[in-house]
Amino acid sequence: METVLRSKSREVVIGPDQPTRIIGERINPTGKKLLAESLAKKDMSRIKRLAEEQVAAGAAILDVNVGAAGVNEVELLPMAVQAVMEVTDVPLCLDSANAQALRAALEVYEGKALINSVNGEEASLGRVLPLAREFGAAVIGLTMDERGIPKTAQERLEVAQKIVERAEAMGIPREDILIDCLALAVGADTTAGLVALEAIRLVRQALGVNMTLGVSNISFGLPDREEINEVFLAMALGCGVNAPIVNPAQACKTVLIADLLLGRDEYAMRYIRYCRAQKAASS
Ligand code: THG
Repeated sequence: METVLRSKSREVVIGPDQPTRIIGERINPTGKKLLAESLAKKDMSRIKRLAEEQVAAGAAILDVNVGAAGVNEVELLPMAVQAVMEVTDVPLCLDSANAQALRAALEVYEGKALINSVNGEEASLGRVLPLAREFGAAVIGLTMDERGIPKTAQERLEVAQKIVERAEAMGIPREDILIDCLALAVGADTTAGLVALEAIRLVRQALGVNMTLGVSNISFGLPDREEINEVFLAMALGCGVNAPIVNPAQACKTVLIADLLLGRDEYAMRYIRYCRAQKAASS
């Protein structure tokens, strides 16, 4: 089960026998006032810097989200995608709930993109899956539908199943679907972490698909968010997530250690190389 994404010059493979692929989350105006302001002015300099920093920190893929008050996503998402392609050559994850904005971004993107996202709602399936099909893109399926985000892992599996079936019926291969079992703020709902982890295990076992997760959502509203994110990331990787959406600067070492402990780093080569490079850079 391998999901292949492409930029103009690079190919990234997501799969159970591959190292964890980090999807960099930082091109997203949520909680970043300065980024939101520069986006409103169509100033792409901040986005370019965030792209370069995240690739240097170990991101294999970059999420591009421009959703903010006063922003026309149909115009800005393709502009942001162009700006990121000018400074990096990693595949992109096009993050919008607006199908028109997704189409506009897919039209300028060079390669095989990851669409973020479709969900189990009829309106979403009907608008987003045809885009994945038309552009030959991969797509993230969120385990939610008309009824909202299910409270139980079993119900989230059922939504994932529906998305996979509908995609396959349209000729989109299962390999091109990443399921996201949805991390919600654990400060607002005590069971948010547990239900997501259980759903990840169920989906992995029942559907065998590759999986992503917006890990940082888990810590919204709590102190010492980074530490919560790192612990939850390790747990999610242990349950089967193999392409998490995270801040690469914070997550990189956790990911290397998790891959080592999950048997994906022969002779600890990647871990040791990383530690040596860190040591050399700091001396
Ligand atoms: N699933 C999928 N896509 C997603 C999400 C998901 N895209 C958006 C989001 N959730 C994942 N991305 C982020 C990006 C930033 C933060 C959380 C999730 C975040 N930002 C800090 C804040 O808001 O305070 C700012 C931190 C910074 O300066 O970098 O927490 O679940 N498929």
